[in-house]
Amino acid sequence: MAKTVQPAPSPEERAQSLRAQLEEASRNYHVLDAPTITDAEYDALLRELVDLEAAFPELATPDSPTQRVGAAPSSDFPPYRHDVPMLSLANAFDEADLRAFDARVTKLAGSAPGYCCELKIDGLAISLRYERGRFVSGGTRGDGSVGEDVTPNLLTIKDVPRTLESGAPATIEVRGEVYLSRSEFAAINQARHEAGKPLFANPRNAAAGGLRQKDPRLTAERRLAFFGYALGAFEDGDLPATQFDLLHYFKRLGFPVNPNVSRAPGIDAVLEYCRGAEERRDALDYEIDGVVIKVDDLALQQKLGYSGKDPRWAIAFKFRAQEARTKLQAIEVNVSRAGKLNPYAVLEPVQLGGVTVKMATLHNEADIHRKDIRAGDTVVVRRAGDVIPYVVGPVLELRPPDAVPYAIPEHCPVCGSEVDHPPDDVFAYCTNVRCPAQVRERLRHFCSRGAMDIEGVGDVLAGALVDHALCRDVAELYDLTLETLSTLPRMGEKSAQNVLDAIEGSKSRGLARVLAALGIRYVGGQNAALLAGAFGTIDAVAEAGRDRLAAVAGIGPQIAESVAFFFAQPPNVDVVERLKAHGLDLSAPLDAEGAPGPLGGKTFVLTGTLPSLTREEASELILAAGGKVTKSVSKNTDYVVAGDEAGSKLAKAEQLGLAIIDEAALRALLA
Ligand code: 0OW
Repeated sequence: MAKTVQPAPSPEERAQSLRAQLEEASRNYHVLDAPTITDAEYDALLRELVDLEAAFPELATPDSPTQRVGAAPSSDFPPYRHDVPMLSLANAFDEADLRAFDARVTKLAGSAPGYCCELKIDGLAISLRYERGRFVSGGTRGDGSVGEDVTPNLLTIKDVPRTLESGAPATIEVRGEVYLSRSEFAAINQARHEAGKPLFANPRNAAAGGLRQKDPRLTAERRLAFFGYALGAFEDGDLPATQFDLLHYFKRLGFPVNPNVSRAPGIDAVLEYCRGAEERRDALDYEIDGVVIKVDDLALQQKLGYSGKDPRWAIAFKFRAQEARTKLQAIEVNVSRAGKLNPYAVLEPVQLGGVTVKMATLHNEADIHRKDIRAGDTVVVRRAGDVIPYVVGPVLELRPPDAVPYAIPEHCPVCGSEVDHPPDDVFAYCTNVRCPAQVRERLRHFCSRGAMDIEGVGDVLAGALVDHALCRDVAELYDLTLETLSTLPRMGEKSAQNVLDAIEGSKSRGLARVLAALGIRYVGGQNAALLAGAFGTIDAVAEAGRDRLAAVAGIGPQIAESVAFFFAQPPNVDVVERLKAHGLDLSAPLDAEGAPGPLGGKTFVLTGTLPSLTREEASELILAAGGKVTKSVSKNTDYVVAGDEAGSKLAKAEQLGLAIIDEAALRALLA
């Protein structure tokens, strides 16, 4: 059916729609501290409305968001009036915008001014008032004229001086940004995760939420910080002549001032500062979303004045957004060459930092659960610098009702084999040696020096063997012939014969090298040698089972689990059988103490009189089978063998809930 095409909205309709979206976003941001769109989206909508009102001046109603800053303060706190309005800034998004700003200012000033460049701290703007050198009150920016009185909360911020250094003027208001450092933000989110609370999406939200707590003690928990950067009301004092000197004056009075402030003699130096700031952005322990450029001469600032809500003498150069919101359509998994299952987010394509982002990393299942990310969520995606985009977290208020917690697949999405998900490992693995996603890496590893040491088969040839379907697993190396190998591009008959000779020569490497070559997780050269020496043949290793493997000195439960799991996969057993059929030497001399018997790793206590075995005979049998016998019962005892008139040991075993067996059951274990 033909799609009905909506007629393009009239400028009036478009302006109304933009206004409604901006009002809604502004209220969510300023009053509810629960922004529903990113700054970049807000700025884009505002910019479109500014352009529309410039083209159709009759649309610029007095209450348009382009004429106002911030939002009306919420009712939670007493109102805080700013006699000197707290203003916001016009935005510049690129070099052309900055040069246009410079041209405007130069025209108005009569000559090209010098500038002061400051990092644009991504927090929330507040005003601090001091009388006779003592802190008296403070408030949020609000709509620029009336904010919220958060004095008690500001007193909990150690960066906010209670009293000023000597020489302070009778009255002074210092404006600045309250922010949360990245490290503090991470610590708070970790604590919230452990307390089962939803995570904050970014430091600014956490700072805003912290500052606007009804209970100042909750504010104090967030360890907020502050940088001062502008002057409000002022009485009876000697003011410096420039913004740069004003910042140093604030510092002398006792206010933290961001150290990355620079004088720029002209717009070219401003551009240089902006480029440097954007490059260094991710190395800072606090978030910045741009640079604030101010005419340095304070008298000239006064002369230039304001246009509507913005000072003509300042502008914010906004960096490309590092975060955006989009729909998480699905969580898929790719299988790395090492068999690791890596979940990733399939996103509704979104513009971020100048590129279109369609996928983002999710690290691992534990991280997905920690952030509680679910398919269907609207998520915040972050692309910092050239780092792969990753999902910061869900926007919980937009979660669909049917969104379910994520679970890593139980079968490899590439080959279908059962997935090994060790309880103490954040990752899950496909251990199938024939898994197409892994064959190339497994082949390369198998042939590497520490494994079968097959000269000539490195990453390139391994890749070619897989890409030309000559090898689907390591055993098929031994099926290669001069004829098949010579079909590879750039493989002459001589080099083909050399490779075949090297493959043939690898058959005598022995069990330890083969075990190391199979790519069993946690089994490198050393553990392979322990297993080979303990069991002597590959069948004995494959059939030993988790407990007897773990009983080998130096082989812990985690390695035992991985080895047992590996040999439980049919494709792996098949590969080992074909290696045998090719005549590889899969044996090794037994270590002195030999393999642990069927009771390997188990501890026994004998109590009472057994029907046919003396205590010594029973102990001998248990020791010969790799078990241990101790005198006293404890929680480390695996079995209590009880005969007639068993005494207090039996009672303790029952109290500890241990396994209690008789002589017949012991004989069954020994079989
Ligand atoms: N966020 C900042 C910052 C800054 C004021 C003075 C007159 C208009 C803006 O780091 N370094 N300097 C100023 O100067 N403003 C800043 O932030 C503004 C405050 C309100 C909106 C922006 O966040």
